[in-house]
Amino acid sequence: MAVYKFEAYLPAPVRSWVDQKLRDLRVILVENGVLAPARDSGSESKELEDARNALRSAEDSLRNTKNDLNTHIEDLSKDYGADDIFRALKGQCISKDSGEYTYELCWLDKTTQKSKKNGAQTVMGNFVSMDTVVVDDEVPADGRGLGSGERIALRYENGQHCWNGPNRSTLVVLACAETDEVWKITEEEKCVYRMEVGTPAVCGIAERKGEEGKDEL
Ligand code: MAN
Repeated sequence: MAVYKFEAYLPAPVRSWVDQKLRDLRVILVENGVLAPARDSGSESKELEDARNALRSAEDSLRNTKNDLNTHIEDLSKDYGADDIFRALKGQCISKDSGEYTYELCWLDKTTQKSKKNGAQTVMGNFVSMDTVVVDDEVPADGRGLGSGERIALRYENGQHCWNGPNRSTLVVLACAETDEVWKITEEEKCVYRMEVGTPAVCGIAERKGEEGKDEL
């Protein structure tokens, strides 16, 4: 311990006290990763390497779990409608061919129209809110219609700008059905679209009033 030579000038009890303190300090520095531990050989032991790898993968897994948790917390703060009826539809899309386009509805996300000729896609609105609208339609024989009464509707706005018109928007009106299905698409005014859609998500909700247009399921 050449560096500790000054100790030689100290009285014996003080010398051993200082010596002990320096040893303690070295231990603390090694424990905190400031000093490399004294080693017999130049390479790390297999056990230490394994332990280091195990620690690293435990840290990775903790980080992933924390990220997942944050995703779930964020998701819980989103509005999925009364009783969370649209939660199950999150991330799903349904589509229908109509005229020269294939129309697509991505629940709580956006509506699009895709040209059958060149595949060009136009966003017809991004989801903004849930609403209710009153409808009064005949239900066709195949049951694919809104009927009459109050219906849940989803508003999609601020889609691609329409030449000489507004930004495209879509009102999606929902009625109870056994499967998720786009029934009908109309362009009410230039670049203002309406989709009529069947989904089990709204069965038993907002359809109790004016049920006369529909047969009992
Ligand atoms: C595209 C489509 C139509 C729309 C016109 C308006 O052709 O988005 O639905 O009416 O643009 O220019």
